[in-house]
Amino acid sequence: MGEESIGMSMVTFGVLVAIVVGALALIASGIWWFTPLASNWSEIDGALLITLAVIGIAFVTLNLALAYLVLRYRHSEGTRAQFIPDNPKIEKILIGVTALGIIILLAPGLFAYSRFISPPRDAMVVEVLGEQWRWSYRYPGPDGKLGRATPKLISSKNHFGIDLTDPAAHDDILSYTELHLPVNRPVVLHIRSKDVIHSFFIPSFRAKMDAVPGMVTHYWFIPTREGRFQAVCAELCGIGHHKMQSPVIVESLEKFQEWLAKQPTVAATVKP
Ligand SMILES: [Cu+2]
Repeated sequence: MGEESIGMSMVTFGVLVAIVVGALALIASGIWWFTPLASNWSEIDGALLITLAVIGIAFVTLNLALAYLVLRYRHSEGTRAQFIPDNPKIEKILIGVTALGIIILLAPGLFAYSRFISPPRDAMVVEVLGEQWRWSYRYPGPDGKLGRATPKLISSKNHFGIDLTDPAAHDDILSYTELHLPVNRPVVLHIRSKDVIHSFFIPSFRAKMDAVPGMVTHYWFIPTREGRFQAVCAELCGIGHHKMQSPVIVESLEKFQEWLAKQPTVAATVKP
């Protein structure tokens, strides 16, 4: 009996230590690290790193403590476990440490989030429309304003549900495939959904927000590097969820305007 229990205790100890060492090795290897940042949101990376540090310290401490206790207090013939119903001193310390940990986890994210949803006045507006299973985009035309749109007007000829009685809608420009953006200019995305909840996520920009049917959500960012990136859906939204991707092309203002001029306008393509 005694030998058997030390055997099992050693196995449990070994597994717990291996989990901790394995997790730390995985972090050190960098296999699953962030993609290089391509927007202004280094603050969001900061919040993620703080989260990783706090939960990393808790993970290592708790598992190593557990491994030690399993070995130290393993079964031995003739000893009986002592029952301690409560220990107010230890509970106070645990509540204090946990509360502090949660504050450190939440606070930086809340500050980052409040800035993430407060776009600067000069931000260019682009509408993002999600549906099973693709993304499409609407840009304001020369007037700089997106025309009104409502789910009630959505039809096979009016993909976005644009209200054609709003003069501001006529010059709006549509893209059914790619999101193009000029480099180093603030952009605010107005995000809608036609059917279920999706989530418009551009990992390289650290930007993500749910697309909720019946409402318009938004966030903003500044693309800081030219190149080709990828937008994906980050909300499991049905059988084709994995295909819900779209290229994001960040380019010079001239190239962006050149591309925009070639896209269809509402006036030319949308029928009531
Ligand atoms: Cu989706």
